Amino acid sequence: MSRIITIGAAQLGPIQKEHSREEVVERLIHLLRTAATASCDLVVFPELALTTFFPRWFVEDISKTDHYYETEMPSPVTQPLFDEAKRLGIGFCLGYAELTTDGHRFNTQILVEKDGSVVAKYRKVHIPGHEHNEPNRPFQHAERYYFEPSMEGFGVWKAFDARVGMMICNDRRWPESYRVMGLQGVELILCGYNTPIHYLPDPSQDILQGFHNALVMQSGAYQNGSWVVGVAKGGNEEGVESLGQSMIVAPSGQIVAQALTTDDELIVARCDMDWCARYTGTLFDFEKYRRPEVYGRITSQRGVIKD
Ligand code: CDT
Repeated sequence: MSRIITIGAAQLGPIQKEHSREEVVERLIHLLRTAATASCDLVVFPELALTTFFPRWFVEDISKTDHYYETEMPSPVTQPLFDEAKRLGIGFCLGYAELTTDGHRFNTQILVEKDGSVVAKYRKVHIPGHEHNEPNRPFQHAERYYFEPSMEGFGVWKAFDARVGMMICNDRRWPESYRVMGLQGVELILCGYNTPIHYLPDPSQDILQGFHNALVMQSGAYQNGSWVVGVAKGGNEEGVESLGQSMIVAPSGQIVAQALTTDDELIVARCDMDWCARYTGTLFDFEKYRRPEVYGRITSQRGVIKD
């Protein structure tokens, strides 16, 4: 018998600064209900799905941005999303900014089962951008100011009758993210993202954003024999154009569903977890073919060392 999970990738259009949490949660619930009509088991929302992408502004006193962070999950404002998902019998994955009781700030994603129980919390490992104000930029990407990197790494959890892992946005560009999960037998990787089209350090990459997005997720899926669900918050948010192109990628590396707009849009695919074994049991039989004895540099060094 095959293990099919019907997955909805719930892309969001922009969330502007003046949009309230309540309005955003209503949009998420609308997407959940659309997913229910498509018989989804699991809906994946983007990175920082409750607010605008606030690291585009630099604020000297970080506590002035506390309102962008969640101090509890669920909270009174997000509880209706949890309640509706449970009522519909749909699990979900949600990205948000987290402020812990002891003052740590993380870029976080949680996985919730169909019965409403929280399966796991993942905190972003690879934090891109810069930590100081760069006033000459048209917009900031100060994630390294607003979030600390997780020391917990990449877990894989049993949920939805599958082995599920999570990563967030920039994590998808690093092969190590997928491989650490691949070594735990991952079958389904869930990834929310906010990717500005304009990349100031090298604008020649702007027209390649869509290509690079697909390139990394398709190769990560194929090389680890895993499904990958990448979900954007796209469109023009506070004057910054961000990539859409949410996609569901099979363990073969093929895209089986892709968003056509940069707005709120649900794409759906029936994902057979047993497809993974065709890759992990053949070409990518890690136990048989990997050579960790010559991969030492991967964990012993960070940057390039030229002899
Ligand atoms: N949110 C996020 O991680 N965005 C990055 C932008 C990189 S440019 C600073 C990404 O990898 O898409």
